[in-house]
Amino acid sequence: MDFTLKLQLAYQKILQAKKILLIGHLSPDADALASIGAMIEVIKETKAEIYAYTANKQVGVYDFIANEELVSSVEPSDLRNFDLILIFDCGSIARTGLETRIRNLITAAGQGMIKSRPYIIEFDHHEPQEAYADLEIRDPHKASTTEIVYHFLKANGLVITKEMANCILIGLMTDTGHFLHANSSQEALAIAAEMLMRGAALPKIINKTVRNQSFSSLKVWGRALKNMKYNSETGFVFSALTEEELAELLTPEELLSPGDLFGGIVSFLSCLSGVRVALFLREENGQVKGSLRTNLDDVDVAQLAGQWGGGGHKKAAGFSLKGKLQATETGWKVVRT
Ligand SMILES: [Mn+2]
Repeated sequence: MDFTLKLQLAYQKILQAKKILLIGHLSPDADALASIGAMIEVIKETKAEIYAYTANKQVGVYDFIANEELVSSVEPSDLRNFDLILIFDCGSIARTGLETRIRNLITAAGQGMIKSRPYIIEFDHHEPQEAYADLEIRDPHKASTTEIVYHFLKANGLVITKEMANCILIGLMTDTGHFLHANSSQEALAIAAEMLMRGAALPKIINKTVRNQSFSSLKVWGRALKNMKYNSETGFVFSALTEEELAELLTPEELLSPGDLFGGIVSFLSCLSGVRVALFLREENGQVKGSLRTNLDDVDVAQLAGQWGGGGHKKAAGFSLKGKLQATETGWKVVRT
């Protein structure tokens, strides 16, 4: 089906629905919450009841996003109570945090054990993994899921309000690393400009996303920079933080849901002049988690991560290894515990 037709069908389904469940990915980022926020603005104009869910949402970090207060981390009641499920920015069914429940629902309906089930629509800009939704609105060339929501609004002739414009710009800015990453397309920038003309508040978004680091998270950055090592011959920069260091520097709440703190650190390491690959390692619950970044087109960090059982994108990838970090003369090694 043509992309525009899919977007129009999605709106038809919303207009027909009485009870809608909106889901963003677990430990939601600004793009997931802003996509939900903009869609709630649309649904408010209908008579439908809503429940919005993201597992493990950080409290107080994203309250500048419209309707964020309506997004709960309490699991929704029986999914059969809804007639429509909208899934945003999830990448895979596992990232909904409701994988088993959604799969059971689809299976039960498929086997005729229940009369009906909610219609499922996926809005996403990650690479395709598994087609489970009834309507999959996916485009990996889009910079953010909010960019897909923008096309949804346009395809259905809906007025883009100031609130929606803010949401769309928030997703575009944060998912492109504030227009630093390779996904900062001409189209993404053109939509960002349109959102400014529609009243989106750029300085406010910058203040809430870039200039909102906590004291303790900056301390973590400091320690990561102190521990940084660089091999100028291979262009490999890396750093690591042990569980003890993290526990010393972060509050218990921050330890539990660090948001994109570690992604930010490895991205910053990759800004070093001459660097080819940046790696950041940290200990978490008996595992060593690695984040990899590159800014070069001839390096594929997903392939590197694959060697340790991980994966991701060409320019940003990660892996987890069982064990803990042990300092060596030249860096760290992961030892089995
Ligand atoms: Mn996204």
